[in-house]
Amino acid sequence: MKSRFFAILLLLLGFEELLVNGSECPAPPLLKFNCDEKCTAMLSAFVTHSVECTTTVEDLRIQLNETTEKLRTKEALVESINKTIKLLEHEQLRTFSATNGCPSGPSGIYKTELDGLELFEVPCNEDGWMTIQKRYDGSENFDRSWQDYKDGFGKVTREFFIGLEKIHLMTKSRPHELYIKLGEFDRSLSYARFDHFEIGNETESYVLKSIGACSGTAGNPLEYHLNLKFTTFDRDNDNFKGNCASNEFGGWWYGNCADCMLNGKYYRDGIATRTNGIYWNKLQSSGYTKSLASVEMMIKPKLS
Ligand SMILES: [Ca+2]
Repeated sequence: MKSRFFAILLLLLGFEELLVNGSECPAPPLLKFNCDEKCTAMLSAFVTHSVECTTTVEDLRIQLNETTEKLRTKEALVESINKTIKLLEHEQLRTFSATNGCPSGPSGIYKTELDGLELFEVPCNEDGWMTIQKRYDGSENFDRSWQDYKDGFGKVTREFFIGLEKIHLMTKSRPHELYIKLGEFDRSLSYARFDHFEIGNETESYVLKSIGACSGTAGNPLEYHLNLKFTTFDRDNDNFKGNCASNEFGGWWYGNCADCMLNGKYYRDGIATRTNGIYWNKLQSSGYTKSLASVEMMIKPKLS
């Protein structure tokens, strides 16, 4: 009887192949017997129960599939949340207080906060220098207004000027060094390093307050500009009868006008039409028509 019931159960559960094809489990012999009323009732009850069981198993299978699907969705959600957490942690790591200088770490673009200004991006290198001005291909126009020089302009991943207000806030908060890299079209590089760089506030016309002692290979034409105010084409603070910024195509700490000027017009062949390119007097030719190929101005807090 048990074998027959088992066979029926297999049939009901949809495992007919085990009866037909299963070599290890041959179909049970069909037993001939007389089934009385009680037996028929039991058999009927068993069949009914088996059908109910099959239905229940099918329901459970559907529920299992649904639960598995929900689990997969939740796993995907957890994975997505973990990615977001990692990104936020990464972002947090790459955000620093500007007055503390760039963090020690890999070079790249970092976010920084400064005296209530909105977070802004700056390039930092692995030696802790923050780039505040960069030229190398002439993709950015540096012949800009007072407001642009105050706020900054350009793209931090390419050519840009960080802005006078930010430079003022950083350099007044603690002593900073200034490092200037100068590249010529013959691929030669020079540098000048100043051990105490500071500029005044807007009321003081962002005057070049201090540069400190100079070292490096490029000489010190910036000395001429000490205590000079910043001038743009729309804000004349220079000592020249005209406007130096208008003549030289960029804002700078002009006197009568300049011994070096790193915000001039970019000449892709390195030859300026007159004194309006990117120049640094020690690297100049007579006539000041030689324009530099690349410039990078960087600062970092001075180690006490
Ligand atoms: Ca003037």
